[in-house]
Amino acid sequence: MATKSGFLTEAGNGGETHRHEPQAANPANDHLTTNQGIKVSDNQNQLKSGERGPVLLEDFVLREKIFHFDHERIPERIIHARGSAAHGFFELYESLSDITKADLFQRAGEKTPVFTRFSTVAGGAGSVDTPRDVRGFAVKFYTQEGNWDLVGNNIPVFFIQDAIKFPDLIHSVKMEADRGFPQAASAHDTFWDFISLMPESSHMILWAMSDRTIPRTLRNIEGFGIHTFRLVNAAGQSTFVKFHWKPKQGLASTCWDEAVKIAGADPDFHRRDLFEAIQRGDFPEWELGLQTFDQAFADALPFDVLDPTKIIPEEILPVRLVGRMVLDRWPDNFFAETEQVAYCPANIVPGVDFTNDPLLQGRLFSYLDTQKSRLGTANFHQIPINQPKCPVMNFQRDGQMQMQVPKGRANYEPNSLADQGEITGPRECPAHGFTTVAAADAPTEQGDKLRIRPASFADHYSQARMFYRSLDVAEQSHVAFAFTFELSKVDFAPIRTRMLGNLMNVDPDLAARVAGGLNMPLPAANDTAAPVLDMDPSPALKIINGKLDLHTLKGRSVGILVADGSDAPTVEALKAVVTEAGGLPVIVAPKIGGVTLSDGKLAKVDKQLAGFPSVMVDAIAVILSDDGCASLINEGAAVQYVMDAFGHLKAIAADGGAQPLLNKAGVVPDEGVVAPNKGFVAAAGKRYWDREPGVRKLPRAPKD
Ligand code: HDE
Repeated sequence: MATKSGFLTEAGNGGETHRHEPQAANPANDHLTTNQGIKVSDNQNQLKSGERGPVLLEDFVLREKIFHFDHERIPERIIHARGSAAHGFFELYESLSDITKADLFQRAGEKTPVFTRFSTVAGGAGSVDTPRDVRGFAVKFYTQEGNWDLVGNNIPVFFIQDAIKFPDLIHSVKMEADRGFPQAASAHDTFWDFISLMPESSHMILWAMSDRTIPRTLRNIEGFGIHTFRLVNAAGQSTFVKFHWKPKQGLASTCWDEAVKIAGADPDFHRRDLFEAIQRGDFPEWELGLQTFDQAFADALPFDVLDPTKIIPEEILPVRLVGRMVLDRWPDNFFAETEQVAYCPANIVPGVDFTNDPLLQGRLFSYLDTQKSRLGTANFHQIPINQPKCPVMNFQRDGQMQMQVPKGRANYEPNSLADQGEITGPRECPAHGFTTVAAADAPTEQGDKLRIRPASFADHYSQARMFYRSLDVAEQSHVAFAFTFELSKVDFAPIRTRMLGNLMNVDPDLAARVAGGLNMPLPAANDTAAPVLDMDPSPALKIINGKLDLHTLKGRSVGILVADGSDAPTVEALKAVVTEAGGLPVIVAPKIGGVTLSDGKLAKVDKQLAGFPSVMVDAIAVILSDDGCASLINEGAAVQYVMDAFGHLKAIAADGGAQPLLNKAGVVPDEGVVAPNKGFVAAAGKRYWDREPGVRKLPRAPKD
């Protein structure tokens, strides 16, 4: 029987039409309204002419609701569409007034609110979190002198030297134009065609094929401003600067096989991890680092500091840590904040300035332009997440979605309306307003109008070689694997050959590994525009065995696989030691409703085995009775659980009962396979890279 609400009434109510309350309780007794503030009496039914009659066009409640829904989506970002963000603060360690007048860098201990968005580059907003891709690392500082956006990446160099190549780069990596795939993947012909024809991408592509592009979590990435910027002090003196973010959580990456499996198990893995860390109060933290230098230092380098494909190794110019950023609040609303936030490298404050880096200069135009098409109005700065937290006053007026209601007649300047007692509006501020650094530091930064790439940008290989040779041996084989994997997906063989010719310039050993992996002949090296230098390696570039390779369980998770009959004291003790070490124990069992441990009690289960494979955690423990193990030995998810943990080089703690499962999963005892006792904590905070040659065939050097 139909009711007013459209829900069926219980039988036997005598046919009386009564209101069924589908909503949860509403203690505040708030009422639904339309966007015009009219209270809505029925949110379940359209207005009809008769019980079974036609719907009426006059139903403004329906029309407004559907109209608004129809327009919920806005154009997603052309790149960096998939992102996750959080609020937090930046806290300065010591005053930097000697090198910059930027207000946020003046007073030690002062906190500046920030909103930070991490992103992948290539995929759409709905793509997975773990493709091999560069990660965006964009920070909006809401300073007292206006917004400063440090819009960086997790890699300190870029693919191209000149902004005019950017649309080509992005077109090549995105889904191929005719077929619409692959999504969020660089492993296809058009990308490698472009890269193989752009030797200037060599340094970046080495980073892109390294473990940097398959981070374990967003909490485990570094950030870089990439370009050389300037800091300017009150006396107008300018200092060159490169910006770095160093994660307090350390650097950590996944194995490729793991990244692929995470994509299926939890497409939102990075977003969820960031959300959960913040929700449980484990606030991720980065330190802001500066490399500062002057023109004389720049002139002495073997490359151009305006070239965004180059780094200054930390061993040559140390990174000075000047403050920390803590992300401590998840946005209230994903769309309003994470989606609508608009970063722009042109948003700088007095005390920060640009250089003539030709990539940076192109970016200064692009972001403002794209926000107009993405957010639909020139007034996007009025959206709450984009609003500066200091006064904004000018004579810009009107436009779509104007939110402000300026008073008076003064919408121009100069005006003399004050003489008549009217509102006169703001005036320019020569004393504290933004002034651009006056002089170019080098004579080559001015001259004739030219479309030209300077000779100082010609060395495309030396730093790529330095990067590769700085890595740990395990990481080097991952790079060789990544090139092999990606180029194996390139159908057009000449592209592969051309890429091998470029790799010959980077490192013949790397080229040989990749050629071996492809089963292709090794070509001669491609021509180079400048001699390739053998620079000293920079150990700061390593992840594995590097400075930020923290062997810790803090903020990391351990999956404890149990079944009915698992030893209760062992499970409890393991949970306690993992928790004590700052880690997260996660009880995984075949059924979510609970598991009856050896003490006969029903224990809580956090995750169901099939839905929570071991790729989701950083280490595992397997605690099983003989019967429990027998019940799991023919369960694919259980075998895979252990097999993957071993294959992904994670620590495994197991009791005697679990041994048959370990055997079936092919676990070979090594120092990462331990007893489930206190010692597990020390073992669980790291990966066992020495195990890798036994579990997968990576393209090794011929001499290995
Ligand atoms: Fe961007 N980039 N980019 N980019 N970029 C955008 O702006 C662009 C570059 C970076 O979380 C777009 O709002 C050009 C380097 C991040 O919202 C767009 C060039 C670096 C984000 C744009 C570059 C970045 C973007 C797309 C070459 C690291 C995401 C959506 C000249 C230093 C920000 C948007 C967020 C986003 C243009 C190169 C970082 C189209 C033209 C180098 C982190 O304006």
